Amino acid sequence: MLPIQEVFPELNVSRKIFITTHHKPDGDAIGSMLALSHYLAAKGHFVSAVSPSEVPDFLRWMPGCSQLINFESTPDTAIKVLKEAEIIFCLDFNDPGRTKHMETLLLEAKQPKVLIDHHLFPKDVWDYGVSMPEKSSTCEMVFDFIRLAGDDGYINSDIATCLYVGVMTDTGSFKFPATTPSVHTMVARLLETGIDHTAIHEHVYDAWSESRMRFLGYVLIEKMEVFRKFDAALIVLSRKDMNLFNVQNGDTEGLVNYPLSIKGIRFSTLITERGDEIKMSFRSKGDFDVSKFARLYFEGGGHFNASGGRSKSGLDDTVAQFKRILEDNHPK
Ligand SMILES: [Mn+2]
Repeated sequence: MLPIQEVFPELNVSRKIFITTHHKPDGDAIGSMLALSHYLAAKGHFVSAVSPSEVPDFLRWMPGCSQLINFESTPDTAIKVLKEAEIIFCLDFNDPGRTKHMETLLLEAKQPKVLIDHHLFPKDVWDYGVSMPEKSSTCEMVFDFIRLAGDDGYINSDIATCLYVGVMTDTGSFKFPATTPSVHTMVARLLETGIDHTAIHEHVYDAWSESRMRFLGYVLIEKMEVFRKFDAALIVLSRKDMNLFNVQNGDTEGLVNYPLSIKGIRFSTLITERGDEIKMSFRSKGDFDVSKFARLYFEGGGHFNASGGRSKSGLDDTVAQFKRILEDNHPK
């Protein structure tokens, strides 16, 4: 993979550019994709941004979101713009498999592929790019990309709003260790464009349905198990649990973080039954590496303190397996 700045000469003339991100996109995925789209369009390129799956409700207000192409609902349009594109940007993922149904299309695409990402252990399929697991967010890296190109002046309030969403969500509102001085320096620059950070926070975090809030109450009372001797906690949700409160896709988002607010808990796991697969989310505090945990035992990976995995065994078997592994692998 050539350094990211080597792609700048390719961008000296107007290009057709395809931008994509990971399946089930989060704030950083959509934020980075929209910010880069706004910037490249302002530079005179023709940009198509494709999300492998639906944009969650709490991000739909973002500037430019209505232009996004959803691969799952309109695959033909997505494939057409991919075929016509001259350059492909891949944001906030480092394994084409993370785009799920777009994986083969991306791997077979002949156009130069550019990676901007902060997940551990990138696959070797990109022509240009930058991979920095120590970065707070892909949005911070898009900000760096724009400035490296000498284009700080292009950062307007639309770009700033999108970047702010990504860095805010990926740092847990500026709480996680990757929130470096340079993150705050960037945010200062974003605020200079006049963005309303209070409104952005409300759009993203205060958009719950009543049933989602009641579901959270149910989960914390009925479904959370705390293992004091391991400094760990576990939430298990069956398909039946999800039906109880008319849970929507995305309503389980963030549930895994709640146990970490209990004093002394440094490892939290959420296990959910999804279709014929068991999905797992891991979060930790401090020096307990959940990326390694996910990689070793549950076909996953991600970040040091935030990762995901899956299991093909049933829910009960997966939970039993997890508890056995926990006996020897915990932060205490
Ligand atoms: Mn990210």
